[in-house]
Amino acid sequence: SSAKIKVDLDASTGVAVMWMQSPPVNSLSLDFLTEFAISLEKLEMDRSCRGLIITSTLPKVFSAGLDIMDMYGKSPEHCGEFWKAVQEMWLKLYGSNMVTIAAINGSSPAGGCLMSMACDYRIMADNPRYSIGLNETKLGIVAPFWFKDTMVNTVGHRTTEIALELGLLYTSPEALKIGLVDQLVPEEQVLTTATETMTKWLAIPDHARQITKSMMRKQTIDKLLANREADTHNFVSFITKDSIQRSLRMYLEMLKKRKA
Ligand code: CO8
Repeated sequence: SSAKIKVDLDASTGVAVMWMQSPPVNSLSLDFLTEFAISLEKLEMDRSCRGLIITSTLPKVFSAGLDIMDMYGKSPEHCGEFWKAVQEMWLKLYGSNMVTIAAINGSSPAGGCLMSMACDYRIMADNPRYSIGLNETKLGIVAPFWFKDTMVNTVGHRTTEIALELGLLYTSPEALKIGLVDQLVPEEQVLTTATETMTKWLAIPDHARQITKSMMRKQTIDKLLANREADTHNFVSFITKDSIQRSLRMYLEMLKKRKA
């Protein structure tokens, strides 16, 4: 099938594993994000599902972040629709009632980092070749306020300030050191560790944990909800600028050259 996401729900434990399986790099395209939102919504409504682990079927890559091809040479209408899907992904995941764990078994730049940070807990493969971070400025673009807020909530203000201005990508040991991920394990143990960790989190009564999670995250979520239209408008007018389109083209060319 052409599904970009596969979900395995274990009825005995109430834990779902969401496999991102969109080669070559699990980029978050409009199609991917639409499928993601539908899958997440289904699990959220399913009272038998209490925990979600997100991981990748691809070697070396968790997610390459937003699909640049959805932002390059596209109409304002397309960009607007795309951006609403990005917002929806984050709103649903950051506000999920389920326990969410990112099993980061490869690189996770930009939107991939955002998706990871939106989870409750992050376990990453202990491999210095894998990196994670919000590298937007390196593409000549600016991480929106709610990307920034999510990172501040994860690693604090000063670390975020440096990370965002320089567009830093952290190797997995560096990411552990600044608290961008919570735990490193050998690659082949990422999923089993996520499953074990999930058991610990699910031992806490759901309602107490959910109210606490909401207490920690609600303000950040409400800020986007109150500014959603303006945020979409900002994105569209920014991304469709000639100068920004040029930056994206140069970045795409760099990606291709690096490969050769
Ligand atoms: N979107 C689209 N295509 C991509 C992307 C992407 N994000 N990433 C990689 N690709 C393409 C490559 O161009 C390449 O295409 P082709 O085969 O045609 O040459 C193919 O995928 C495979 O890529 P690589 O050969 O580079 O694969 P590697 O396994 O060597 O590396 C990496 C994987 C590490 C993920 C690497 O591809 C990479 O670093 N990608 C770029 C990641 C990135 O910088 N993403 C940023 C996206 S922007 C974002 O998420 C937030 C934007 C916020 C918007 C704010 C605006 C206001």
